Amino acid sequence: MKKLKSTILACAGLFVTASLTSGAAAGNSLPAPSLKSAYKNDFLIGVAINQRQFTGEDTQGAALIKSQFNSISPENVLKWEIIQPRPGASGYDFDPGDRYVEFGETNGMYIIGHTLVWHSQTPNWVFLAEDGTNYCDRATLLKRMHDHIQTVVGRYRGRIKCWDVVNEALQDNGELRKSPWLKIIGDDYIAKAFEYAHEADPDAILRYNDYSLENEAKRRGAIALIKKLQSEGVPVTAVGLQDHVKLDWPTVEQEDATIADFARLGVKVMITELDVDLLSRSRSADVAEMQKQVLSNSYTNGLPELVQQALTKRYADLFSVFLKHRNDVTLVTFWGVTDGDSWLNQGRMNHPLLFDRQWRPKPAFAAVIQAAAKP
Ligand code: 9MR
Repeated sequence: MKKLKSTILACAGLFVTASLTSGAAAGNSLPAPSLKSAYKNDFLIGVAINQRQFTGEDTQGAALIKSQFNSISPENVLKWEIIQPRPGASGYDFDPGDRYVEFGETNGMYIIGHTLVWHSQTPNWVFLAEDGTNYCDRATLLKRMHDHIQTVVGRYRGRIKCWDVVNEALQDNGELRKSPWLKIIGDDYIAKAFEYAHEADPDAILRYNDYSLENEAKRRGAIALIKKLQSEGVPVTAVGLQDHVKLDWPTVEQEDATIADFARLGVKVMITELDVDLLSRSRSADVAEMQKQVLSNSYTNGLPELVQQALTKRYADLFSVFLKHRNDVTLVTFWGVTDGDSWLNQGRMNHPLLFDRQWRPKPAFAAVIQAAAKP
């Protein structure tokens, strides 16, 4: 097995170099070898996809997804505001979710559900009493949560293998976020959400998912939360580290320690929303200088060479850490296919992913493939 892997990976290096130097667009010639084949003995490689991709409207994006990834996450279509915009049994719109799941099944992918209980992208009616102005009571909100989870998780039972049950419940200081969920139900809303999800699909992997868990205070809060849930017998079986990272945060040491800390709790660790933001404010002078270059160059010449190199190294470093923990890390998911798809653009041109706006692999793609080949 090991020999086979190294042979495949040795070939891999050649193909990557060839496809990168030829500069071929992904739509014409897909980069080979794929990310999923390079990491097939380590972990799944996932990607968050949007509606244009899974309906086939974005044909180049769809082709790239099929060729490179063996797991998908729904960037938006399974969020509460989209799947149940209105109250009650008649308030659901399953069409986009159904098509997302069908896309994953047709292509033999590991399908993720994202997300059940979150403070964002949840319609106001969920939290309001009949009068439409005051919060509803605990029993009402628990019933709405139960109905939603039963309906959504139940509909895709056995097909969606892993759910983000609770998303971003912690503040940066590690305390529970003062969301309507917390204010109306109390601390046990998290346990209830996991119990309801388990009831709806006893075989699904159930994830707690959050960002910035590499930071000390928030990590401590998350560890305490998982331990408490475990001591109460709550079925939390995985932790998602979102990993919306920057060039200079977190350090590889922080990433390494964070994965180790959660693995020690006996849960699966998954990297769930990976991207590298080249533009958000940074404290390091070098990175600030690169950000200036990106901003001044990006509309004309794309990514300046120095920044391209920094991004490439950043991805290589991150994947070496993930590989070090290959016994505990079961999935690494990118939050978007190409730079053009990324939520990080927000009116500016960002370059956070492995594929550029023409669906072409960037040097960071080759670096990620090459990281897999290292013993
Ligand atoms: O990528 C998603 C973007 O299209 C939405 O507008 C945004 C709205 O909140 O959510 C983005 O995805 C988020 C994910 O669901 C949870 N973690 C943070 C992600 C980036 O904001």
